[in-house]
Order: sequence, then C-alpha cells, then structure tokens
Amino acid sequence: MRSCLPSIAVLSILSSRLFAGPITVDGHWTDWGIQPGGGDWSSSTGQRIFYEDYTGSDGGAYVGPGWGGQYFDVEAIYAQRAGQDLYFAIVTGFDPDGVIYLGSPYTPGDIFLNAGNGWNVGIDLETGHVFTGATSTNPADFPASAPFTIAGGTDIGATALSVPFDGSPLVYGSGNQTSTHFFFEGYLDLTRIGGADGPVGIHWTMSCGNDVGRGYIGYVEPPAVPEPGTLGLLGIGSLAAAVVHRRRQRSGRP
Ligand SMILES: [Ca+2]
Ligand SMILES: [Ca+2]
Ligand SMILES: [Ca+2]
Repeated sequence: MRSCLPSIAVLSILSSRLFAGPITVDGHWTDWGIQPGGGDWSSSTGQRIFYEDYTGSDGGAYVGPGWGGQYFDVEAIYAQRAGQDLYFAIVTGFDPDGVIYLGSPYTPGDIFLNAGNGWNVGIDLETGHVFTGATSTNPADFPASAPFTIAGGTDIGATALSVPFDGSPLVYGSGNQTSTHFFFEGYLDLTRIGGADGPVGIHWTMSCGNDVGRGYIGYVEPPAVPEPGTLGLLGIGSLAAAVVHRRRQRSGRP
C-alpha cells in the first residue's frame, strides 16, 4: 500500500533542493535580483563573484587581455551555493551563436569549474553535459584565458543549463551596442563530481580568449532543516529528561 506521506529520505532531498527557491534555471536574471541599470551588475540573490564590465561604446576597444568592446565583454558571474548545491550565471556581450568580427568568426567556450583540483570539470555549453577529468583546448589568441572548450573526459550526463542559442539578447537602456547582453544560467549538484568542501571556481571565455570571466564561491553551510523523525525523538528525549529531573528532585539527589 502507498503511504500518504513521503519518507524522511525524500523529505530531506526535497529540503536540500528547495533552499534556493528564488533561483530558477530559465534564462531570466530577475530571480538573481540583477539591476543592470544600476551600473555595477550587483545582485540581491547569491553573490557576484566576478565583475569586469566594459562600458564604452567602441566596438573595438580593449576588454583585457584582448580587444572587441562589448561584443567580447564578459561582464559578471554570479553564484549561489548551499553545501553541494551550486547555481551559477554569466552575463556577457558575446553572442553564444558566435560573433563575426572584422571578417573572422569567433565561438563561445564551455563552462569550467574548479572544485579544488584545477579546471577539470567542464559543462558543455550546447548540451549541458558534465565532464569530469576534463581535458581542454586553449583559446587561439590568449592562451592565458584557458580553458576554452572540453576536449575529453568522462561524460556523467546533463545538468540544468540555459543558454540563449538562436535567442534574442536581453536589452536594457538605450538599445545601442553596449546595452546588449546575453545571460547563461545553470545548476549543478556537486556530489555528482565528487563534492567540494572548499571554494568552487567558475570560468568562461571565447575562442580568441580576448576576455575571460573567472570567480570563486566559498563553501556555504546549507540551512538546517529538522527532519520530522528527529523532532519526534527530540520531544521524547526532553520528556525523558524532565522525568529524570523530577525523580532526582523528589529523591533529594543532585
Ligand atoms: Ca533565472
Ligand atoms: Ca559591458
Ligand atoms: Ca569584461
């Protein structure tokens, strides 16, 4: 017979997944509380772990370590973490469908994580598949912006990822080129890659490596959620202690 109540195990899984209720991997940045018009891409949910926004209007300007202005600008990376639950988001002026610049094509890289052993966890930007022990390619022009794309590793299956391929950029402000942005958003259960009790890095760049985004989020203790079974035991425990205390009082013992 099916029980009407889910088991404790199911409840604890649900509670660990529900901690970040405000974040939905849907390609929209409103749940992060991002206010691009505020000027510094700050967020009210999670942490902005990388910020380097080129704000000029020159399409060929220096973004560091290369050039290309807003078309190549990696602007901000966000993360929200509780224990092994990691949400992340990237804002960039680089179109994930690719950019043709001065007649040359440029393509977006995959997302890489460093869970304490180097940038060896890759998330395929197109499929969302996660690779452990990932090897990688370098960007063509600025190898220091590596890693670029996943070259090999163990495919452990897909995770939630939203990238606006064939999509419209999110636009705010005056509508000129500096107001055009693309928003990537994803989630990973870190236990799938062996877990991480220390900081986790998030990295992204494009085929030339003209700009790169990289930031770290530390371990954040997940909120304590008492399980119904534990509550019951605590109640019984307090009752037993009270009984013992009263007996001791009556017998005059300490
Ligand atoms: Ca969202
Ligand atoms: Ca910018
Ligand atoms: Ca930048």
